[in-house]
Order: sequence, then structure tokens, then C-alpha cells
Amino acid sequence: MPSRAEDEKRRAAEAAAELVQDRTTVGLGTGSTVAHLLPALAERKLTLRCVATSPRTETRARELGIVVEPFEALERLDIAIDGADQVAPDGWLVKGGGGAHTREKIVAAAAERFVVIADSSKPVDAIDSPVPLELHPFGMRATLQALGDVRLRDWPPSPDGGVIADYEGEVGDPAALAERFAAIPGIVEHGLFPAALVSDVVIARGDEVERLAF
Ligand code: A5P
Repeated sequence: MPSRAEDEKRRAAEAAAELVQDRTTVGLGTGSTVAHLLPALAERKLTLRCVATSPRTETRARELGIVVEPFEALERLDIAIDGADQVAPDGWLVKGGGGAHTREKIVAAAAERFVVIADSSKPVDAIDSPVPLELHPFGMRATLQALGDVRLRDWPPSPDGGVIADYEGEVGDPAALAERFAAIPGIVEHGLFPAALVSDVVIARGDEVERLAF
């Protein structure tokens, strides 16, 4: 029997799949919540052009008959749907638990509408660490020194060759921390997603699905 969290992920994902319109371009996120989105989308049998944020998502989507194109082929996306590790009340997110946040942020930023899907464990009062990071391997010791409180994940590199790590220090104001990260050149991308990127958050709590518009 699926756990309550799995059930909530499925409910949120199914509600988001209903937001996708026929003959549109769609960004597919990564993670265990998106794993429920893919069959729900495939079942709708729409004509879509999709891009995937990870090889995992790409493989699974293709298995389900969803057309996935390289992102080099599309300029803009009508909609992107993805999970999150933390969702703050003001719409800021932490993403990258699956290490795919660089591609996820590129896809979210290219989408007219970015929809976040989440189970009830994801809303938080305030964004906290860990914040996932993708680091450039060149000069990594210098980058780690500049970052301070960071732990490297014992993971293979990202599909783009980046080293996946987690910032474990103080977060405070996420906008200020995002600026600090942006000023460290060895950080390829960080997992703080500003509220300005987010259009909708679909959260399942038990049988209820709540949709917040930003
Ligand atoms: C992948 O890199 C992440 O950003 C995921 O979207 C995030 O970690 C949420 O994952 P789950 O849906 O598995 O909780």
C-alpha cells in the first residue's frame, strides 16, 4: 500500500497534469513527485513537445510514450512542472534534492508558467539549509573555501559534469544568500528558487489538493 506521502505526491501530480493543454511545450522536472506526473500526463494522450530536466526523467517519459526533445531545439516553454524540497509561504523554494537543480532552474526560467507540485511535508515556515549546490570541478577547493559550511555529496557528477554538494550554513534571508552564491564564480547553480519564478504551487494534504497562485 502506498504511503501517505506517495499518495499525496500522486494527487498533486495528477492535479498539475490537468493544467497542461494540448499542443504545448512542457518542461518536465525530476524526482519522486514528478515520477507520478509522467504517467498522469501520458494518460491524457495530448500532443506535446517536452524537455526533460534529467536523464532519469527523459528515459521514463520516453518509456511512457511522451515525446522528449533536446532543449537546444526550443526557445520557450508554455509550462514546466516540478517538485521541491522546501516551499516557503512567500513562494521561495529549495530544490536540488535530486541534484538536478541547474537544469531545473533553466527550464523553470524558460517557462511561461512554472508549477510546483508537493506533498504536505514540503511547506516550511522559512527556508533552511541544506541548500543543494552544483559546483564547477575547476578550482573546487577555492570554491569550497569561499562557501564555508558545505558538504560534498558522495554522488557521481551531474549530467553536465558538475559536483553536487549541500550548503549547510545559516540561510536567513534567501534573497541575500542567493546573491552571495551568485557572487562565487565556482558555483554553477544553487537550489534557491525565487518566488518570482513560481506561478502555482499545488500541495496535497491527505485527500485535499490546494492550489496557491503566485
Ligand atoms: C531534483 O533535483 C529536485 O529538485 C526535486 O524536484 C526535489 O528534490 C523534490 O524531489 P521529490 O519530488 O523526490 O521530493
